[in-house]
Amino acid sequence: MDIQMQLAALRAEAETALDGVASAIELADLKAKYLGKKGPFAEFMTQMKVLPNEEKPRFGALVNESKNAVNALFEARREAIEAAEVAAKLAGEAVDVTLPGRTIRSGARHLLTRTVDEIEDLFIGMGYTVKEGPEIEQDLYNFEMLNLPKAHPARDMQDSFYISEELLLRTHTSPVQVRTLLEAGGNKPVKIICPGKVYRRDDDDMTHSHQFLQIEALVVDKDVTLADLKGTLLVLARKMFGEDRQIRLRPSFFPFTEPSVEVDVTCHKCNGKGCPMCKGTGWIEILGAGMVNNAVLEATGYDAKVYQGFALGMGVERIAILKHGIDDIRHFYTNDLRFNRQFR
Ligand code: 2NM
Repeated sequence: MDIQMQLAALRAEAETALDGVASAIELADLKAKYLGKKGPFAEFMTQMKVLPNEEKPRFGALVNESKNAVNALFEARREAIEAAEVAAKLAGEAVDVTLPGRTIRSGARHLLTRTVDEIEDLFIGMGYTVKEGPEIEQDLYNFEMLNLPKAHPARDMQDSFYISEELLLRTHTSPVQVRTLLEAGGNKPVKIICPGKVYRRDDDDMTHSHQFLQIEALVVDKDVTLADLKGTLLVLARKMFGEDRQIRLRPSFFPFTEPSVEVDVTCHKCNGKGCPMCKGTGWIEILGAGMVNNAVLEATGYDAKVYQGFALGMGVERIAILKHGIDDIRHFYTNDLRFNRQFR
């Protein structure tokens, strides 16, 4: 058969074979078969060696031309396969930019934690140190040294969880203050706040919890007066309930303070005009306070003729309930997320 026809047949055969090729690997195998060292074109070059010299240039040119054409077919096929592979990869990685984003859920501090932090920040800003102590306390620190001897009727005011004759769950954070005064040794000023859990034997209801949070503040120094207490109370009331608030002090009684006062703040809902929040009075009771009783100062080693002190104590839940209009103290402990999330 004439060489030109053989080459045309070979080229047609390669073209047909290429049509069925879908991957780069198959393509490489097929290319080796047609254009490799043992392929038909190499074979033609071997045949050329036995031809008469005058026929060699034409024969060689025809074979080369055909080989180049077949090579071009392989190149075209390779490019097509690579383009298809890239297209498939991109399709697989396609991002639908119209989908909504995934929300990242984050936790948040509990309203009680935030209220404690807010009050702590205020007092720290006025030079107080935060002091903590044990929740299981000695009767000595919880009652005795706070001018509440064993037979004192005021102990009935706070029915307590006793663990033994001498140990109980603290009913207030005042024992931390007693401990701090004892440590100070009777000759140093003390300026502390004591936040923490306290316990009282109450039946839980909308306004009572057997466990709650208290913050007490204590300042003991030379020349401390009721005026210092009043100024501190006004700053506290305004920080918690708004800068327009006024306060008033009503006489009261606590064994550990003398004189003792109950502190009212003008209603933040009606600004003192009278509304359901303040039961029409314009005033809301927020905490108790007083000048540290001389008996407490003396029991902890201070000379009451030289040192005076003021103290105040507040229930954290009560403050938060008033500030945020919460209707049941138990919301703080049941951790219904629909409640918690309102105060993020
Ligand atoms: C209150 C009210 C009045 C108080 C007194 C003391 C201490 F330890 F200095 F005697 N600490 N806290 C105190 C005074 C607490 O809570 C309603």
